Amino acid sequence: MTATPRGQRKSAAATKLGTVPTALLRRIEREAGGAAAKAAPAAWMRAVAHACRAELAERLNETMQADRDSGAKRVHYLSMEFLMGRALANALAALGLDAPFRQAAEHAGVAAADVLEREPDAALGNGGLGRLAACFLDSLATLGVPSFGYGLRYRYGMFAQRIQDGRQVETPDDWLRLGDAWELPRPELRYPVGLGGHVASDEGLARRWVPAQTVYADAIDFIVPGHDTRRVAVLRQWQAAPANPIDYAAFSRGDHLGAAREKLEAESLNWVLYPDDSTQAGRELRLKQEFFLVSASLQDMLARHLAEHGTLDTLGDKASVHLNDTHPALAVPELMRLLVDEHGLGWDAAWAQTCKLVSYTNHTLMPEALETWPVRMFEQLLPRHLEIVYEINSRFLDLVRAKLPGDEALVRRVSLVEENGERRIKMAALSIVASHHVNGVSALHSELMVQTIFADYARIWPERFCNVTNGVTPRRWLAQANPTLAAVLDERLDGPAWRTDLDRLAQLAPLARDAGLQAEVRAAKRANKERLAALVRRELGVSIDPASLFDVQVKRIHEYKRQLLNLLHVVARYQAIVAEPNANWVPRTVVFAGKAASAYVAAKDIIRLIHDVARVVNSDPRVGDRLKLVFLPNYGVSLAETIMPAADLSEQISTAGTEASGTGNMKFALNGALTIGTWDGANIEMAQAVGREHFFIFGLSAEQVAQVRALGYDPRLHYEENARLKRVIDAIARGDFSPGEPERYRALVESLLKRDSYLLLADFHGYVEAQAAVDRAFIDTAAWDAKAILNIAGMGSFSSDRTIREYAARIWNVPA
Ligand code: 26V
Repeated sequence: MTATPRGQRKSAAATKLGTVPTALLRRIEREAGGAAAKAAPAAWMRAVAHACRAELAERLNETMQADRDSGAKRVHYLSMEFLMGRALANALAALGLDAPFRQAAEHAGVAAADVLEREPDAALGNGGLGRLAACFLDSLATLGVPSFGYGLRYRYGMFAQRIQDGRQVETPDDWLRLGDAWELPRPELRYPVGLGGHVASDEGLARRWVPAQTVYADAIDFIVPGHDTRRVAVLRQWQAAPANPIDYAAFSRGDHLGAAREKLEAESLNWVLYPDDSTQAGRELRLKQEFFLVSASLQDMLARHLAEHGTLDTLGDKASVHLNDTHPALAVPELMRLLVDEHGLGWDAAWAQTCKLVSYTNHTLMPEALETWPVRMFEQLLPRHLEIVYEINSRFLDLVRAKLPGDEALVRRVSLVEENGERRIKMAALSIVASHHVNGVSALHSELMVQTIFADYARIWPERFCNVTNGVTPRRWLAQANPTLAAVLDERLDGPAWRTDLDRLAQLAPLARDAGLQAEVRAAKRANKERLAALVRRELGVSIDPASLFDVQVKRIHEYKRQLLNLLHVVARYQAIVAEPNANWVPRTVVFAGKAASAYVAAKDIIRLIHDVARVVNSDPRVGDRLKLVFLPNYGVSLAETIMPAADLSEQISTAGTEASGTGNMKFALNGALTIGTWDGANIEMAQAVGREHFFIFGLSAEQVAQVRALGYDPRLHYEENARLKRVIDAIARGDFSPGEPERYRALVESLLKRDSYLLLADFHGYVEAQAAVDRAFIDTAAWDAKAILNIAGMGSFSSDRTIREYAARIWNVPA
């Protein structure tokens, strides 16, 4: 032991470090209360996170100071979901601390990977929409766009999925149990949020909301580092607190539960992320959550603007409010209420500011996912907001009558109030009416959006609708998830600059047939496949061959995404192998992962069928290594980071016209997988960027899907005509995969043969042919590698940096 300048004693490990940066080690020793070498990986994780947070907090102060000084316009990105995943590896990379951390860990004899894996995923989102918001924060920080992400601090995030007897079981995701090492509480930022009550008029006839109940919203910041910059972005998450944590009257009566009621009610706002991206759950708590998010965020924005500018007249020039889908659409009436009722603006001035501020992204065409709220519930919870919505509606309908006279049917259709059956408020309509821009998330989706669900609004305001194709952050989805391939790129692209300038990937295209590059890319893929094979063995006890073709579909389980079509092909292949075991089979490993919404019975049946088929296929000695089927439980961001770099084939097989964009498709291609996919969402733009000949496209187009449906689709015709398809469906219907319960898939089979809402049977033949083309391509290793390289090379424009630049230039009007 040696004495430090401060007279403290250094541990042996720290002493040995010599020139290795020791601040990290000292911190770990301080926090873990002893030698770094003896500290548990979880203690390391927290201590390293705290070290990063301290540096990030400094950068946050700098960023905010700079934006105040320059009077910058801020973007306020409102989202009910931010699917952040883990933060540590990203923070270390952004802060340039990755190498020091690894060295320190090595010196202490601690495995760096173990430390990183101790961090729980922040799974505060369901799927694509939430992960997109997280990628956007990364790009906002990296591009230095003055911005705030606003969300809720859910106590329990996306449920954890366990598989019991082949069935999904949901368990709470207790991600905050260890305390979030990243949080930066902001006790000075607290806003009151009302709920319920009534509306009163004062003598001047001004209307004012008198809420029955008030909760406080406390800000907790999560700092998002930028890469290659000291700038950061911030995700501000709201935590509800009761105005009166204890009701003393109830308490002294001995009614302890009653005494805690207000506290419990307030805290219920942060209780859980709604685990449903398929149907509108229609629950009152969800409406409260949405209002809570919106009210706190807007109050925070107004307070900042007033502190900086002293007037609300310039609000629309200095702020932008973006709605990530309609979940934060209450921002429209709440902003109007704050401006008119609280800050005394006239209606017209307030509406002008609101329309200057708000923009909205639609993320789905599925009609059942469009949010509406019963007027009755709305009125009980937000009586003043309902009045404001009615006023917005009445002025809007006047405008429609003036613009397109004589079409009362149109007026009824576009009204913000749905009048058929129980009266409901249409949140998409409310969002469109207040937005200066409404965008879809891929070229096809944006086109269909104005041709179908929003056709009437596009007639009224054609110039309002536009497209901004999604993107993903290459920092997480390539540099962090795939360090082996990243090292190849660093070598071939003259250094690490591609991380913030993804267009540089195009320089790989001329090298696609270079045998040296092919070997490097293949070796990286092989290493990632071995890593995944090890995980599969650990998790499932199944051994899969890294030399086989890894065919992967990972995403939320949903009928429109057609995991079942994939499975029909697996069964067809299984039957063909058994019939002809000595044919020249290209060995395949089919990998699934994904969660089903807890109430979505059909999706849960698909998970069960995957498990039933897997049991039969994997244990059939006639099949051997020719075919393996695995389902990895508890899909999430971190699991995706391991799975995607290991894929040879990416399954993007939604019924054309149903997948708004997809972003998994981009992550796979960026990591050198080829895509088998339909002409849907962003697949189209990806295929165009890469070259159709390097994509496996099959199936009906969106236009053909619409035609088939219009003509009256009969799935039975395909079943009768296609012997291979018939054998597959008959096997499932007979109970070949559920011998103990032959009727298990009766509903599933019946739904396929009677309705087949997503046209699986119509696309089956094309899909199987495309899969045969995949086999043929895979055995020509050099040709496959060239395609993989061309796919990577074509992904430059699918960086979320490009996406955010487009939002900044075309929608938010801020520099980026
Ligand atoms: C709806 C609801 C309804 C109430 C309960 C909670 C909840 C959560 C989410 C949703 C809508 C989800 C829409 C969505 O995730 N869309 C996906 O967005 C991705 C990013 O734009 C896109 O790539 C996917 O294609 C699209 O499905």
